[in-house]
Amino acid sequence: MKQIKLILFVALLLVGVVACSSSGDDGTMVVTDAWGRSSPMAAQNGAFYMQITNNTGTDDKLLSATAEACEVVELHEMYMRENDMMGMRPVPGGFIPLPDGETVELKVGGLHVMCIGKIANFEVGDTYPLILQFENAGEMEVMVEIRDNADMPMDSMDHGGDMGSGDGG
Ligand SMILES: [Cu+2]
Repeated sequence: MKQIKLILFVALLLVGVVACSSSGDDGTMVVTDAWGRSSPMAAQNGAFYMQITNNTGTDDKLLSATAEACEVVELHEMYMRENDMMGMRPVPGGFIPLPDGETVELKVGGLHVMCIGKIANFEVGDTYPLILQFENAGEMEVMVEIRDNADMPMDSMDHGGDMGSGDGG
């Protein structure tokens, strides 16, 4: 009787493994194109952008991030304020949902990783380690590359200015 239970258990385990791998995932969280904009030391804050593809086979969440180059790191989103101005605020619930099999884009004018209190001067070509904390996938370090501001679309707002206005967070 014990043996049959064991066989059943192993069989169920195998079914589970096959079900997971059949969705085409490779079991990893993939972060690509992590970058931040260049900014003078006078600017106190910066923003990091990236694409996060969840191939883990399970829904996940980006819970938080830390970086040596920043005093505080927050997960932010842009939103429309009453006066037709773009503002930004910490994401609702404090996390970014990462549905299984989907790519979530952190981009200018949308979700971003906010670097509050820059310790380093962000110059083009610099790279800084950023540690991402996922609910299921655990901790992951990515390198953020600083790129030229000239790439930025005109509608992007100045994070530093918004934070200074008092309702930025
Ligand atoms: Cu922000």
